Amino acid sequence: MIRASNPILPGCHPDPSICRVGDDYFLVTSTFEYLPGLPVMRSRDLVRWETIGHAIDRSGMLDYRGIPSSGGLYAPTIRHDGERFWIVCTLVDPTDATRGGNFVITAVDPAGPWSDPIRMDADGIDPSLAFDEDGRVWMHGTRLAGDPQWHDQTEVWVREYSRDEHALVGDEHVIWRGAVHGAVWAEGPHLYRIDGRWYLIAAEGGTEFHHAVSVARADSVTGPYEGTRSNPVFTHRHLGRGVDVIGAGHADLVEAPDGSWHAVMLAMRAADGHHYPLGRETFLCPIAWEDGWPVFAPGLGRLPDSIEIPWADAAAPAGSWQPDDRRPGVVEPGDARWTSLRALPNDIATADAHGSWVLPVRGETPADAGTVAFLGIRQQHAQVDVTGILDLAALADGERAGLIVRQSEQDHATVHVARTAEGLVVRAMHRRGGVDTVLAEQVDDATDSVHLGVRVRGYSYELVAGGEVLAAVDGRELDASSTGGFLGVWLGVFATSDGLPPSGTVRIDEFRYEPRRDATAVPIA
Ligand code: 6LW
Repeated sequence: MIRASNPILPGCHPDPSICRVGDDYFLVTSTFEYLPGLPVMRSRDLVRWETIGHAIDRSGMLDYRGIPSSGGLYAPTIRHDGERFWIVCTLVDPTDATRGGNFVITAVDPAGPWSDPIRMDADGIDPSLAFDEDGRVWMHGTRLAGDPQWHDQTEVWVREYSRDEHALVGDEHVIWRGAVHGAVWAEGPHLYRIDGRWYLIAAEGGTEFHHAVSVARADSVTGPYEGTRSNPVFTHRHLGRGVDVIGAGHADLVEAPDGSWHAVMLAMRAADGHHYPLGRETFLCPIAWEDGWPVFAPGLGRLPDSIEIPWADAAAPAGSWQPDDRRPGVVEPGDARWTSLRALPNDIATADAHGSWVLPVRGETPADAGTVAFLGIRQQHAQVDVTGILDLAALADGERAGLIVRQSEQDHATVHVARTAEGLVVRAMHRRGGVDTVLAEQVDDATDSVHLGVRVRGYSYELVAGGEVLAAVDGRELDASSTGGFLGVWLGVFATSDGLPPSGTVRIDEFRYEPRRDATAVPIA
């Protein structure tokens, strides 16, 4: 029997949405300020996932200029109408509410190309779509309640989408304002037509420790919706801080070909019950239907560590399988994991004839909400060694480049090399809450080819240069529960001229990502 281990998508993969077409499942997650945006992942069995493309993969599809960390693309929904795939999503600019907003894109092939976004006249976030048997399309989403009964109360709206007009038409209906009195942030709504009824699944309590899932149903898509008396039907908050997985919520349901049901949802692995540098990850949860209502994780009441998938192909054991874009070792320029900030990797760097990234230095620093010379991948394992061999021969005076452990503009750690009048200087730095601290600094007598590393063991992030540990940063200071925001940690390469006109380049001769399953996690004391 094949088992799916949770999380099914490790690392920052929040707000998962799933649909099935024939024997294939398709899943998308939020990507915020990183590009390409919205990875489209495919699986035959809910166990083995691979990235087949990204829905936002052309420059100019959306305007990311100036969007700060944890803005950008929130909570996409993916659906199929029998002919085409649809994704609805929100581009959020926390500094300017008039920019961005909700949009629709479609594709015949989920690997792409996806259409240019069509902006919807709809407030709020977390849009979703449902297709009625009569061919009508119903969009829904969440926003702050117009006349709230309590602080941060939100409301779920529904409105028809016209395929002819590519716009929302007709009356809007507010169908849900949270199951529990005083519950904040009824969000991530998804409507489903199941056995002649309409079901609403919504998150509740906010996307952190108090996250929960509620369910309601109605005879008509526009309501009235009646919540089940057992709401919220799923949460980990009642388990307290002593469990390793917290914050379960934001679910989307899917039916397998054999008639069984599952939910995907986000949750966080937090070794100490609080901090989760890997971010909000995607978990799988079995669903049973009892008395016309879904039961999450029947008999268990929490996300299982693993789930039996009876229909998975026994010839391909899950434990040994890694999709091509997730193999441990060297991460080549063509790997689907590479992302950049507010620009596509291919717009800020080029792959040379030897298969190395050549990254031109830019004036922006990692502290700027701009197009930074940055190439990075999600941290997906609690124990991992990342190493970079950088050729700095073409780095100009006053420029610096190296590895970065990135949460945001305000919170990151670097081990980098600066070209100065004294020669190459190696530095370990931690920017915490917008304040830079140099943790270690030494003049490097080495050559232009530098070996830098980040050795992650649980909450310990060691910054390594030339095989020597220069400093360690506490991952509990880099995770979203400390810094705010919605992201997990990214590991990558950056280069900057600190605002001066840039002229140099950096060649990434090698970037390795090696999970260390054998290593013992050593939280910083
Ligand atoms: C997502 C929303 C949420 O849109 O976090 O607070 C947002 N909850 O459901 C970003 O992931």
